[in-house]
Amino acid sequence: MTEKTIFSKIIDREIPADIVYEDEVALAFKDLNPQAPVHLLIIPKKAIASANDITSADREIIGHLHWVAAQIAERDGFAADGYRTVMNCNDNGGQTVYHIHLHLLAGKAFGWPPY
Ligand code: D5M
Repeated sequence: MTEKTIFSKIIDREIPADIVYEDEVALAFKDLNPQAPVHLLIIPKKAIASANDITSADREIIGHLHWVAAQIAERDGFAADGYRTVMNCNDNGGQTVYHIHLHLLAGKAFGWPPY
């Protein structure tokens, strides 16, 4: 068995996190190293290592992560102002935790391009 990632440990409540949303498919919690006034991570409960590992069977899960982002934005009052969602993949994408996660960033205007 491959070693559990830190995010699987958060799902299993083996390590603490500031959880802001949970349903049968996904969990959302505050990023430990926030890059914006609002910085949440939305993760599937299914352990998928990276965007490269998404299969056709996972399509509903991936759509669900975006749906959760929109629900949180509406609930927390920043839907109208707007927000950014990002999924980093592998080294060039800046991925550090190999359990896919959607960054949900809000509370400021972001620049583009992202460097
Ligand atoms: O993003 C990985 C993100 O995960 C990064 O912004 C820090 C965050 N992180 C790492 N460990 C934790 C814990 N324990 N709680 C909350 N947030 C955490 P990436 O896209 O892989 O670079």
